[in-house]
Amino acid sequence: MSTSQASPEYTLYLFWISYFSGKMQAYLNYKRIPHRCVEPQWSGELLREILPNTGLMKVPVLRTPLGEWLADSTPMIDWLEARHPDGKVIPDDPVQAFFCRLLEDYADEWLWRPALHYRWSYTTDQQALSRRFAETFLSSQPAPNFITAALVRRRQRLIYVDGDGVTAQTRAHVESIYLDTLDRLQKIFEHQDFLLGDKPCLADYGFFASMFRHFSLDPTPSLIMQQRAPAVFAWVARLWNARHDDAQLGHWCAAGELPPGWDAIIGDIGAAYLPYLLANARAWRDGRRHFDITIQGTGYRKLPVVQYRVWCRERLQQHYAALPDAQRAAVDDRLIAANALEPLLADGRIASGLYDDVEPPLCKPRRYGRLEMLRRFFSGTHWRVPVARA
Ligand SMILES: N[C@@H](CCC(=O)N[C@@H](CS)C(=O)NCC(=O)O)C(=O)O
Repeated sequence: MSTSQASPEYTLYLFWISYFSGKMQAYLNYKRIPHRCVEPQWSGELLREILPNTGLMKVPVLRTPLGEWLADSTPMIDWLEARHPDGKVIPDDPVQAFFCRLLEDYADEWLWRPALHYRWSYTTDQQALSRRFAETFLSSQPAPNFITAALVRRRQRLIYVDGDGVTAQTRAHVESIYLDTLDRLQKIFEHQDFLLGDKPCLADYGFFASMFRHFSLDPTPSLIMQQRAPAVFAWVARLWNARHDDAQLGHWCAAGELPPGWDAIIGDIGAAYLPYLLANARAWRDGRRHFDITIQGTGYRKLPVVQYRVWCRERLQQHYAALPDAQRAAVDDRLIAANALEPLLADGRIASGLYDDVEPPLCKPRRYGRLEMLRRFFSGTHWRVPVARA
C-alpha cells in the first residue's frame, strides 16, 4: 500500500499516449479540478503502487486528496460530478442524461478495437508508438529500446489485434467503425461546437478517448481524419481547450431533445454495440472465455469475453430502470426505432460480479505475492483480470 502523503490536489496517473487518459485529462481540465499528472513506470509505480492499490496495471487512475484510489473513467466521472458540480457534463434532463451515458459507453468500448487496430496493424504507426512506449513508461527496462519496442509490438498485436478478432475477414468492418463514426461526427460538428449543442457533455468525453490520443494523433488515422472529417479534427482541439467557465460556451439543446445527428449513432448502437454487449454477457454467464458473433454481416470469431463490459451492460440497464415514468416512453421510442431496446434488456440482468466487494470507482487494496507480481510484470492486467486477494 502507498505510504505517500495526502496532497491538496488529485494525482492523475496516466500514459501520455493513452486513450482513456486523454479522456480524463480533458474532463479534469474542463472542470478545472486541480490535479497533477504523473506518468508511472511500468515496473515502478504501476507495478508497485497502482497494482496493490487498485488491482490493475492500467491508467488512468486517480489518487484523491484524501488518499483514496479511483479507477475506470466512467465511474470516476460520475464520482467527480457528484463532488465537483460546477460545469456539469451530465444533463439534468433524464432523456439527455440516459443517451449521454449510452453514447459514452459505446464510444469508450466500441471504438477501442479500431483504435488499437490502426495503432498496431499499420507499420508506420506501430513503429512510432512502440518506440514511444519504450522511451516513456518502459524506459527503465534494462533492454535496449529497440528490443523493448519489438516486444511491445508483439504484445499489443497478440492481445488487441489478433486477440480481438481483427483478421483479413473482419478488417474492413473494423475500419468502417472508425470511418462511419467520422462521417457521423463531421455532420454534427458542421452545425454545432459539441455533441449536445454548444457546450461539452459526457458523450463528448466518451468519443474524445479514441479521437484524441489515437485517431487524431496516430499517423494513419490522423491523415484520414484531417482529410475526411476536418470538423472532427477541429472539435478535438476545441474540446481539449474547453473550460466550463468560458463565457463563449453556449447551451445544450432543449430538454428532452437530441440533435438529429444522434440518430445514426444510436442506430449503430442498436445494430452493433448492444448485440455485442449481450453476446459478451451471455458468454460470461456461460463461463466461456471466447465467443463468436456476426455483426452487420461480418463474422467475428474468438472474441475475448470482457468482464468489464458485462458490468457496462448492467450499468446501462440500471440507468434505464431508473428513468422516471414520464420520460421512459420518449427513451423507448428512440431505442425501439434503433432496434436497441431488445438487446439492452434481453435475458435481464447478467451479473458481472466485478464490483461485488467495492463501490466503483473506489478501489480496494490487494496483496500480491512475489510470483504474482512477476506474472503481472510480464502480462499486466489487459482485458482486466484483477486477481483479488484481499
Ligand atoms: N475501463 C478503463 C480502461 C482503462 C484502460 O484500458 N487503460 C489502458 C490505456 S488507455 C491501459 O492502461 N492498458 C494497459 C494494458 O493494455 O495492459 C477506463 O475507462 O479507464
